Amino acid sequence: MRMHINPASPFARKVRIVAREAGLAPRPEEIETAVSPVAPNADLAGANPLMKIPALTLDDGSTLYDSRVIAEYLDALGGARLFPSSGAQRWAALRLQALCDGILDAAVLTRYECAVRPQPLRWDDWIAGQRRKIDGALAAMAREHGAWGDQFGIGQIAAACALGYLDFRFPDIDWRAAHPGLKTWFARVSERSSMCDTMPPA
Ligand code: GSF
Repeated sequence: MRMHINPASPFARKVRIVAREAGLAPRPEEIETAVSPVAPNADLAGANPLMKIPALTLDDGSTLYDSRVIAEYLDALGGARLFPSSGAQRWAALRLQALCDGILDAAVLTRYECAVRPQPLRWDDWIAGQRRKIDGALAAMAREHGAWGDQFGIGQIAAACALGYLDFRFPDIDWRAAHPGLKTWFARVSERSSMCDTMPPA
């Protein structure tokens, strides 16, 4: 299996952590891939017509995307321990993943707005709207994290990737001051080898 990733990509980090937490051996070969919403990548388009990472190419040549599908596939290969199989626990885990992926969607779009879009075309109200989504989702995460205990399933993995990406690209967002409980939780899970191994570049 080959997986298009980038060390800076939070969605790729999620599936890289899943591969490690699921104990896959061997893990998918990681193909470092540059992406930009304004620069087509023909090689990546062969794996994912949306030209987004992560994208996973299986040994039979078929491909899987997006990160949610890849994460569940890799977990199934590893014995299905990171996605609850059914019932209320499954919906709670999937919803938590959706919440945290939503933080990433808003943060990645903001990053493109600030780092890719030419300055005269930037729209401050739109950036502020994305920031409101991030703040609201962080507050929701903070309200529920007390029930997580020692779990590190797909929902918590997505949460760790969201917080890690905010640290990486938006150090001005002081989520630790607003949510000290998340600060403690994130410090603890950041010691896991899957997290250390996938830390975005400095
Ligand atoms: C989002 C992937 C994504 O936006 C998923 O895999 O869960 N819903 C998808 N990936 C970004 C890179 S990142 O910041 O993680 C990407 O590939 N962007 C290129 C583009 O053209 O938007």
